[in-house]
Amino acid sequence: MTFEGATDRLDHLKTWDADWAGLRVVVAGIGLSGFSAADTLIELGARVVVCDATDSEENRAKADTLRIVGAVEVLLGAEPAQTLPDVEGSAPELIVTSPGWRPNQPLLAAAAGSGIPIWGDVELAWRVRVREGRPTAEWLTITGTNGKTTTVTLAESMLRAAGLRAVAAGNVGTPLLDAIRDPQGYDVIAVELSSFQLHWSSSIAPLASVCLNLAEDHVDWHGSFEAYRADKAKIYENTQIACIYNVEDPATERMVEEADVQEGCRAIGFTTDTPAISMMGVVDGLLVDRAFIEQRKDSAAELASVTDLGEVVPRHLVANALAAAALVRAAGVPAAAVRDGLRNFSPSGHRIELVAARDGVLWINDSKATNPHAADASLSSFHSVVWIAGGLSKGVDYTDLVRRNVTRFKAVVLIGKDSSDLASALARHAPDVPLIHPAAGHTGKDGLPVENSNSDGVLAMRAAVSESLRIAEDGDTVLMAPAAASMDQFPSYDRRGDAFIEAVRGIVEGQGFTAKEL
Ligand code: UMA
Repeated sequence: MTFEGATDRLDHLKTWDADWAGLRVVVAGIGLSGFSAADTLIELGARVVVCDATDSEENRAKADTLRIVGAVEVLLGAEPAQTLPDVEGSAPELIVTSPGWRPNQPLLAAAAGSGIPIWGDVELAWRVRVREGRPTAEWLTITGTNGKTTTVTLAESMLRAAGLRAVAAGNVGTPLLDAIRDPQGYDVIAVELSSFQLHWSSSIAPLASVCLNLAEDHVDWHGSFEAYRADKAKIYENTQIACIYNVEDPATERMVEEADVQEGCRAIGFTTDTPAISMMGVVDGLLVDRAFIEQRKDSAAELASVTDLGEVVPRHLVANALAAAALVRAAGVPAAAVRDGLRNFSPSGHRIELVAARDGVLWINDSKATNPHAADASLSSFHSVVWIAGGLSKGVDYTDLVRRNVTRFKAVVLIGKDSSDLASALARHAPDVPLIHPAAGHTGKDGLPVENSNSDGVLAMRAAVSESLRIAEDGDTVLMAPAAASMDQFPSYDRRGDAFIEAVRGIVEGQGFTAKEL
């Protein structure tokens, strides 16, 4: 079969019940999305080879599980993941990649060079979502540099409050194909999409879509900010009812203007200020809808009170709530369910989370601030800050972040294996702010360099907290909002947040560590 023939065949694969049998597919990655893609393809009767660069015990166990489910070849190790394998002796007709794989990764580059189509697991999920005998879920899609997980979870909460069977899936953690294959099915899926997932998607036609905001992130994966922006903008393509944009971030409105949407689709704004017509916004502490009501020309409908979100509500959380409200209102959710959904919502951890208040100093964990935009939102909530920051910078520029917040910094304490990008931005634009790097040259208790990256991170965090305790005074906030990813020292941002919490409890609240732990 020529690749052209293969592409023709793929054009017809648009439902679960289409003819997937025998399709030769290489699945790149056996993580969350790769495992679920391989499992789905086996169930569909495709012939599958899975490749993953990590030959770990966990991945070998996953490979065994897949082999029990059906005929599949799993190739683990750095070498097999570099070359495009045959599937049962012939070239593959399709690659389904995990989002973490970069487009220039050799296996993917070889496939692209040979004209073999590459989909992400999200594209596959869209193609198989229609299945005889099961309800077909509508998709509400969400992207943005920051706030995606909060918004998708808020939308899920509102949909459920309206009595719908709904789930949050995608980048939030539940692979979309798992949601699609749920035996009972869903009425609506609130879909969080990363720029990586959007890069490998082309057919999705959501009921409503939103890009919450746009700032520099993941430049290393995409190659440039322009390429990152172009992938984010794909969220709006083919939208059916409402493209929702952030009035306070004109880049998102421009994306809507440029999008190719379905006939009759409307542009709906959200603002934390008074809304104009076709917007959601805030009036006298109330979240209001001037978009999905008939009388929108001269009135607005009350949805909820800002205080339904909690006692202290940061501005960006109000924005996320309005975006979620717009998405679910597009799906016909009544105003009362928006309010109930907000009241039932409990934010997940590691986001502007108060860990301790001692001697007039607040200790705040915002490990989720993995890029400058998120750290900026966090810093802007406080006045005199001892800022714990640094980590894997992902190629972003820290100049604006440092310039905007220079007057807030009492001191900056660095974590991260190599935070030189941030350090040099601070040296240039905040030369008078004390800069402390306690972990530089840190060695283990036996005097040898600490090599295990995980324990290295934990120790670096304890050192950073000790230094912050020395500097912070009554009225200050110690804010761990690193503006960088965690993977250089921790398995995830949650574990980085856990390390901070543990260090604050041990050092600041005096629960103590044994000599061995320090
Ligand atoms: N791998 C290779 N070669 C590579 C890259 C990865 O073999 O070049 C292998 C790894 O050994 C591993 C697997 O691929 O076994 C991991 O694949 P992955 O990194 O794509 O991760 P998944 O486990 O499939 O999880 C992905 C998302 N991860 C990323 O986009 C990096 C998860 O988002 C998502 O929850 C999950 O799919 C389900 O949809 C996480 C994330 O960090 C939370 N997202 C980024 C973010 O939010 O900023 C984009």
